[in-house]
Amino acid sequence: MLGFISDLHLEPLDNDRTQAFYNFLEEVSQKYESLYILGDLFEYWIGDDDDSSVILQIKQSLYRLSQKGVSLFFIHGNRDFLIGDKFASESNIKILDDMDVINFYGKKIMLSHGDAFCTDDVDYQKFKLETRNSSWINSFLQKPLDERLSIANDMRSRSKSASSNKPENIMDTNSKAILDCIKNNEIDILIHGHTHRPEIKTFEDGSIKVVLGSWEDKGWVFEYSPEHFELRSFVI
Ligand SMILES: [Mn+2]
Repeated sequence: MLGFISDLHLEPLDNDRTQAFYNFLEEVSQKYESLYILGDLFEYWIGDDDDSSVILQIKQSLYRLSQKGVSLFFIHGNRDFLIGDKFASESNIKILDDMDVINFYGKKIMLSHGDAFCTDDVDYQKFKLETRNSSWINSFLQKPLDERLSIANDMRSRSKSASSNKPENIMDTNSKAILDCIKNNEIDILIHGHTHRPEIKTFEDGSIKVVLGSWEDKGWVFEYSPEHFELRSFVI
């Protein structure tokens, strides 16, 4: 069985969500052969050199899980798009591209964070483009850690106030973008997060869209095997 999670929005704090994540990881090796984290594992990421003790503990927990035989995969979210090779090797997690396709028992499963499908949010897509080029990234990563932290906090509060002024439907995925992508790539199942609107939707042609939930008062995982699939939530 495969497990898919996203949008945990962990902060470098020992809080209920961090604890829920550790508890979840304890069960993973008994249930899943692979765990896919589809972005926004962290609320923000200022660079792989962030040596907060909680981040160290999270990396060690993932590494230990991989030593139990679980394959770990990660797709960048909009909050943690700066996660790099150092984090990946210390956690023994493999970074995949957004919209990567895996084959599992004859099914084509596409994995995405989901923000790329929010094509109606023009301001957001513009901002994304501005911050995802190597010159922005390099100049950010060269700044001292405390400066990066204050920039990240500033970006978080600006994103919060921007989101509160936008109509709800603008921040959802565009249905045509989703359907075109499924059709053009002959996808059986598309799994994404980001919108915090958990659901399983079956389309006319039998293809399925799974939207993962964000971990707030509940945690969410999508479980998939050829015999059974379920979008499961549990109390945090
Ligand atoms: Mn997101």
